[in-house]
Amino acid sequence: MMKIYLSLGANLGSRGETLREALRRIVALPRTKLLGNARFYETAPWGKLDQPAFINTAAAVETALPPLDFLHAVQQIEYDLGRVRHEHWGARTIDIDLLWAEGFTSDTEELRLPHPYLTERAFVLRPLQELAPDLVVKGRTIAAWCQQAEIRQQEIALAAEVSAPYPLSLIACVDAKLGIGRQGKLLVHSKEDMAHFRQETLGQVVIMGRRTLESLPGGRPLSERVNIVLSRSLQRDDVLVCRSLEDLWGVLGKIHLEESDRRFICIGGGEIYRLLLPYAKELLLTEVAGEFAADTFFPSLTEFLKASREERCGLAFVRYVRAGADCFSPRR
Ligand code: PH2
Ligand code: MG
Ligand code: MG
Repeated sequence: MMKIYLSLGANLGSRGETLREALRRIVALPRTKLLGNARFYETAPWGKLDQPAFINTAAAVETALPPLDFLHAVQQIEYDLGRVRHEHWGARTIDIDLLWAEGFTSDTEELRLPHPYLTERAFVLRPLQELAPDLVVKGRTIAAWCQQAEIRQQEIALAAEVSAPYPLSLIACVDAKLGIGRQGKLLVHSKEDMAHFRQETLGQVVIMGRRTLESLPGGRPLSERVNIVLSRSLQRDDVLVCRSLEDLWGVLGKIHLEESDRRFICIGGGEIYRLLLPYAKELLLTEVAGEFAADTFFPSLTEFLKASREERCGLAFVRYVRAGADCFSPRR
C-alpha cells in the first residue's frame, strides 16, 4: 500500500457537490482507501486570474494500485465528472492532482512527483496542512511553508460547503436553551414531534450513539431504517456498529454505492451531535418554547442559517442549512 496526497479543485458548476462526488468515487476505487480529506476552501484563482473563484481541498489515500494506474483512475474520474481540457490553468469542473507519494518520485511528462508547484500555492498548502502538517517537502514542513509571506498573502478562506463525502442531516428536539435531554431521557414527549421524526427518518439511514440506541423502546433499533451505532465497545448484531469516523465513512460509502438516494441522519445524543456537526449540511430542529432544566445540549448553531420555519401544535419545525462563507470577492 502506498500513501498518496491529492489536491482537488473546482471552479465551474456546483463546485462543492462535484468535489464530494469526486471523493465518493475515490472511496469506490479498487484497492484504494480514502484516509481523510481536508475542509473546503474558497480560493482566488492563481496563475490565470480572469476566471471564477475555486473551491479547493486535499485528500489522503492509501492505494495498492501502481502510481500510474492510480493517476489514470483519477483522470477517469475527472472526465466522468465533465472535465473538458481547454487551456492551461483555465476554468474546470474538476481538477485532481497528485501531490506527493510515499517513497516515490517521478519526473516524466505525464507525472511529476512531488508536484512541481506544491510549495508555491496556498490553495494546495493550506488544505494539505490539515492532513500532513509535518510532511517535509523541499527542506521544510508543510506547516512551515504555510507561514511563508508569499503563501500568507494569497486569498483563501474556509468555504461554506461541508467537505464530508457523505454530508449528514442532524435531527433533534430542543428547548429554548438548546437543551435536548435530562438524565438520559428526552425533555418532552410530543406526538407531533414523534410523527415528524418518523416522517423524516423512515427509509433512511439513522446514525446514533450507544446510549441513544439503549433509550429507544425496548432498546431495539428503529424499524424500516438502517441503524448505525457509533461506539467503541458495543457488541450487537441487530445494528451496524462503527468504531470510528473512518469506519463510518466506509460504511456510508458502501450504502451509497448500492442505494444512492438514502439520506444519512444523525439522531443523537449530545456527544454524537458534537462529533458529527462539522459534517452536517442541515439541521432539522423541533423547537419547544420554554426551558426544561436540561443536562445535555445541542451544540452551537453559529455555522448555520435558518432556511425555513413552520409552526404547528405549539412547536416550531425549523430547518437550518450551513451558512455561506464570508467570502472575499476574488481579485480581477
Ligand atoms: N488550479 C489551477 C490554476 N489556478 N487557482 C486556484 N485558486 N485553485 C486551483 O485549483 C487552481 C488555480 C491549475 O490546476
Ligand atoms: Mg491543477
Ligand atoms: Mg491537473
